[in-house]
Amino acid sequence: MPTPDLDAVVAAGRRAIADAADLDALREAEQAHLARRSPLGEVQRSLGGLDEQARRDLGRRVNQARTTLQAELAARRAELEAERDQALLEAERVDVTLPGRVPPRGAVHPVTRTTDEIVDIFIGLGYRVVEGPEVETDWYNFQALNIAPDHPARSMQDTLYIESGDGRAGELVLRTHTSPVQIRAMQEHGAPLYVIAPGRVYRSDSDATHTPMFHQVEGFMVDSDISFGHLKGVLTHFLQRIFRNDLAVRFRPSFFPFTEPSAEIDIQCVICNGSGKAAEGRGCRVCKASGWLEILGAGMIDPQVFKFVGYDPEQISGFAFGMGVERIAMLKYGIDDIRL
Ligand code: FA5
Repeated sequence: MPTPDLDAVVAAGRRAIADAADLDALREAEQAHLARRSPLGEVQRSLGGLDEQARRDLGRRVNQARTTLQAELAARRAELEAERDQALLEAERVDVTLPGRVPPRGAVHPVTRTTDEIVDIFIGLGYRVVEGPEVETDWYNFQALNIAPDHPARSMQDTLYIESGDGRAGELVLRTHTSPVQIRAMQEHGAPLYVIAPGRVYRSDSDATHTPMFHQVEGFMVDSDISFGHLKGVLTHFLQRIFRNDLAVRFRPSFFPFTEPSAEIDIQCVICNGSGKAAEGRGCRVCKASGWLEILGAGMIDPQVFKFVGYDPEQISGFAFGMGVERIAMLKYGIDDIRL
């Protein structure tokens, strides 16, 4: 095989180095044009067969060629490395002036918000907040509220009965209303006592307006000389504050075992403004065309309840009320199915 021409070898090497588009290509060019098995290596190996003068001349030219190619290689490598670093900087550039990613902000649940609004109004009237347990004894949930074990009112408040620690069944229940807090608060504190008691309650119920777990707010006022007039005044004020200043309110006779007399309190329907009519002459669906919505149960605390907690019914009188928070939240926020 003829020895390659040195000028051609250098020219090919310079072209390959100049044409290398990236560092990998440059490494390949180095292998091809500067390694022992490259054409340049071959020229170098051919030196052995030359006479001394020719060997010295060609040897010098080979060294020069190698130096030239190595210098060009280093220059091209520096260029390609700079390009690579620049591309990397571009790709990984961080704009520290960009606004951060803001996590979506949560919101207070309508039931919590409504509970807070209800409680705030009563705190403004001098009431204090008291809470009671959700797992309650049959005595507090029913018997002390004048609901004996065979009382028919129990059938409207079916719930989960829980086995107590000693294995006895039927003594603990998931409370069906917040009314047992009346008993606990009165046992703990003497009169006068103005209490508001929010909390979760449970019943065997489930439809568009009833859930198995829901929230009530209980309230009561015991003092000397409390009359039904106080009940009407406080609850009318409360309903007008929570809904609308000029809201119409009506009191209907009702029955609860732990109040006497008892009342259901209705408000003018906040959807049809009490007209009972919806669009196109149809009846309002929310108040079933009556113009009124039932919103609260209330009454004068039964003397029997005062006896259970050790108050003297001759000295002390009071009223109590209870309301469903979901019901009020649905009306305030226009939600038509409690399960939403
Ligand atoms: C009572 O629970 C009485 N403890 C209220 C009371 C307190 C009367 C103090 C007198 C003195 P009632 O069972 O009507 O009453 O329930 C009160 C409210 O709870 C209802 O008006 C309704 O808004 C709400 N409610 C009842 N059951 C459910 C349910 N399953 N899901 C959602 N809300 C309910």
